[in-house]
Amino acid sequence: MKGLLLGAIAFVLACGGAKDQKAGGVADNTKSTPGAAQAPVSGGGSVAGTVTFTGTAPANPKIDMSEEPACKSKYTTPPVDPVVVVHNGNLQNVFVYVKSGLPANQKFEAQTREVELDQEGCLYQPRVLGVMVNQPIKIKNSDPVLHNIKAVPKKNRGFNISQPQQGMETERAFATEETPVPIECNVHGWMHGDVFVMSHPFFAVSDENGSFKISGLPPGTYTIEAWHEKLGTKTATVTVTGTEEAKASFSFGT
Ligand SMILES: [Cu+2]
Repeated sequence: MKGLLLGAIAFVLACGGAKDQKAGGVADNTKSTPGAAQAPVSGGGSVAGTVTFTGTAPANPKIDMSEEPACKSKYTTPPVDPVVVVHNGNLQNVFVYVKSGLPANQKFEAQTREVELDQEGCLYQPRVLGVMVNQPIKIKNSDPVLHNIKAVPKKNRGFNISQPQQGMETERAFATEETPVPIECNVHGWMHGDVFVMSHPFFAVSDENGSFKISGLPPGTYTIEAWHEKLGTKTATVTVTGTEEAKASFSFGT
């Protein structure tokens, strides 16, 4: 009984550590929320590093939100589609994950923690999200306008959900690994997001400092892939031994 209780407390603590990172407001829509959705994995080693961008970042497309004043009013500067987000040479919204090297046929338990995909300021927050197979995704409309969320998978079952009112929430999950499932809005042609559906919990999304960390890895040599929606992919080979933090760095740009 005591062991069970301690286990329950440890579980609560572990979940409490998995705070949802929420960027403050959308006044600067280049600072969207990182989309690492997995709960922290304790024990094992980790792979951490930075994703950088060298050269001049391509200009992001301006968004004409004049027909959606409720969204437009959330921005202090003219809204842009945050495709390539670079701060001080560091690249945000890169999905970094273990592509190969895990023991063959090893199954990882599904995550039950619900992760949020919000629509705010007529953009997806976060823009890049990682979940495990069958992990619940809460799709939310924080705007007082109609959004229609359309998932366009190749392997999974798609969906098309209308959320006409602010505060509406719909839960969905994907049953099959897919990297990534594009998300679109039928109402606002500029809205775009990507949901990575993973069979294991070893992934992260680079934050506004370009930083990422993948935790809980068993010892081994892994191929790590860094994916960016416009700039493509980079890979690195990293060896994890014991519990230390192995480094991996990725550089995009010219
Ligand atoms: Cu929309």
